[in-house]
Amino acid sequence: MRLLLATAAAAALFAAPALAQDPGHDMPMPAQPQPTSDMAGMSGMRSMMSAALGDYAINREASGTSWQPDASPHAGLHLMQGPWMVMVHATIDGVYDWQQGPRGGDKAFVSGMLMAMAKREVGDRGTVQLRAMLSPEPFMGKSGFPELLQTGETANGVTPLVDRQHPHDLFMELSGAYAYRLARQDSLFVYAGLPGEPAFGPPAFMHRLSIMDSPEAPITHHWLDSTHISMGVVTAGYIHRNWKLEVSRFRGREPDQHRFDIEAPKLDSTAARISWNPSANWALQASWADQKSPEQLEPDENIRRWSASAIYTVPFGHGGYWSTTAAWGRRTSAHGDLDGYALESAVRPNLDWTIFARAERVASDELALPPGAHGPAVTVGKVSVGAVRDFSLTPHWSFGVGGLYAINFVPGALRASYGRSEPQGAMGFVRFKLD
Ligand SMILES: [Cu+2]
Repeated sequence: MRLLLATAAAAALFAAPALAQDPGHDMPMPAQPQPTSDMAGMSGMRSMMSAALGDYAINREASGTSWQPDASPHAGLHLMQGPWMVMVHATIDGVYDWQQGPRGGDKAFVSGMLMAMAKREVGDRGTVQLRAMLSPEPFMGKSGFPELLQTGETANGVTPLVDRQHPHDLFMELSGAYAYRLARQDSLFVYAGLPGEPAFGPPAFMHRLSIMDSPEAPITHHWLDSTHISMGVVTAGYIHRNWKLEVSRFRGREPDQHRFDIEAPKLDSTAARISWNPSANWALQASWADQKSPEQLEPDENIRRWSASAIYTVPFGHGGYWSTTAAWGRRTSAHGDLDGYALESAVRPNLDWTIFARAERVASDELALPPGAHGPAVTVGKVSVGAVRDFSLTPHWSFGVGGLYAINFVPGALRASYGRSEPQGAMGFVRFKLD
């Protein structure tokens, strides 16, 4: 309850003017924004600027400055407040987690996010967007939650996390962006966040339609999208039709064990990404990053990263979709190259049910004992499958009950420490969703 109150209070703070003055008035999503009449000589330019950064449907914009397919459904509570359009989404999961064997464990915790966004036009050619994203996860404590084969970051500042997922920071994103239209389908933008998400990888996992309903974190998180909370990000980009080219400077160090605070920004690392949406159903990207000193416990180590991903989404029925992501990420450090692959897919045949699955394969050098020490690289795998049934409470709130089952594949060298070659995991969860 304390959690819900804290999150609600934070949301209210951010979206206070709109929510307080106009509580029940939600707008249907403007798939095409309202045409304006003051655009003589630039006919249609403004009317097409429905997204924050460029001339395309708002559905394309995912976490940070990343893209997903235009065919992605766009939900959320929408409010108009003067020139501002405000959108609010929230998901709060109460999870019971069980992971088998001597390196497993069990835990009940709360995860999820609350996101508020405000967007307005500035002058004839500009758009400003502000975004805040909050997480209840710091309340789960510094040990995070058990998840076999997961590695990355430290949750207590002393030991690296192995077989556990770190909690995300209370402030996952506080960002602003400004886009300027050069011509009807060309725009330039700048984005700054503290914290924010630099131009690397696919959208962060909690925003990928293909797996966002799962309360698990991918074991490829630190190969694909772990930079999603970076304490200090500045990105500049150019968008031409369905192409986007962007470069970021950001703080390479991952968030520390104090998950309630905002850390001092620094722009010591670089990322670059090219994105292409060849049709409404596809979003492709390739990206590179030079990340300085990501790990608090290994400050002398820098990593070079690569990623490529493809997302395919088809809507069908009433509010239904099928969405699939295939992604690859590489980490290169003094210890060598390590590759991670993820294939994930979710089907929502209607508003009641969502079925999701993910398969991953990771080469990791942090799973040998003692935990976190760089040992020989081993290849591990994981497959998980789950479903959630949602029950509508009000037009925007729903309550859901879900579960997932996971099977992990560990090689012979690790079998003894995991107690078996295919240790299992399961999660049961309930959730409240605002969209
Ligand atoms: Cu994360």
